[in-house]
Amino acid sequence: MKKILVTGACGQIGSELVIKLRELYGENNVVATDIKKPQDGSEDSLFEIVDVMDEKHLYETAKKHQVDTMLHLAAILSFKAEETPRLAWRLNMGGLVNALEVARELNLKFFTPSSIGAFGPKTPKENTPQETLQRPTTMYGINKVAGELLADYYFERYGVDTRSVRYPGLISSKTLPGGGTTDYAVEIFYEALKNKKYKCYIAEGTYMDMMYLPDALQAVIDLMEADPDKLIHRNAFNITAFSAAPEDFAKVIEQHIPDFQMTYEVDPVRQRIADSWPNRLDATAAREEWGFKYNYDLEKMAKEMLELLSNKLG
Ligand code: NAD
Ligand code: AKB
Repeated sequence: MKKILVTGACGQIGSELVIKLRELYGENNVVATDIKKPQDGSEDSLFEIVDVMDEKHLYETAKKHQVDTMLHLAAILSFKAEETPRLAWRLNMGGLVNALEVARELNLKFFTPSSIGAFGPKTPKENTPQETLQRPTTMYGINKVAGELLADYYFERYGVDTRSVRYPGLISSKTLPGGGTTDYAVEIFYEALKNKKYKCYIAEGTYMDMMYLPDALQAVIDLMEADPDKLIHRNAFNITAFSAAPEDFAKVIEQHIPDFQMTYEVDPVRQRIADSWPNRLDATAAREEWGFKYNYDLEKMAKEMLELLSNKLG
């Protein structure tokens, strides 16, 4: 990667990914685009308003900046997608096909994240294999499976260098998550610091894969820089750092905030989504094919989140 365009750059992943990419590849080599301006006012000459539904504008922006790579993040997440399924279909599929077309026309390397949401209730829940049954029951999951297949199609049919990971729930300190099922794993830290309590919308005993954002960002870079000859798979690799249920987050927070109290008020929509997802992915293919690794387990992530957020919240 030499010059990179990021779509959906102001979201949970993009807002930190752009900073990291600029550190690694140079301030002038990362073009951030979104339909909204950055929250922190960090708008600069290399930020552009681009709606991924406007293929021509996306093409012109990528061409103008002579990028060689596109990291396509613009999407609607699982919970929002259940509320607005037709919009999710239009953006998650329409935006993706536009982005892939631009990558084909300009010969760009291409990354777009898939998700643990690409699996469904009939998928094996423990050590979910890299290749297994994918029959999701959510609009988001349907979009993600179709997206994986579409990205493979652009690789096989047109030779576009497409690569992807199935992200677990991501936990970050800079930007709040954008309407997913795993958002509780971020909200809990804010509420623990502000109010010493959290009412969780996901039931006790519901395990999902999770990862701290710095590990998720490193994974994009490692995958995109990996030797293509070593990649047996492409779209998309299982990756995970730890599997956790809400009470695991509560326990680790109690180590730092002893009077923290967790209660439950289960939201049936998000619970149904969570119940349809795996407990724990098998990330062997990612480790073997491009050296995937993570640095943060639940304890290390929680300690850092609490430190960073207590500084942020004052
Ligand atoms: P987010 O909701 O935080 O950010 C998405 C960004 O896309 C927002 O800034 C939004 O303004 C922008 N956007 C929306 N519509 C757009 C449009 N028409 N044109 C251009 N930009 C538009 O999402 P995120 O968490 O940063 O996720 C990015 C990608 O990673 C998505 O594909 C998501 O499915 C995937 N993913 C995220 C997680 C997670 O836990 N965050 C886990 C698995 C996969
Ligand atoms: C969501 O909950 O929708 C995302 C995801 C795991 O894809 N965080």
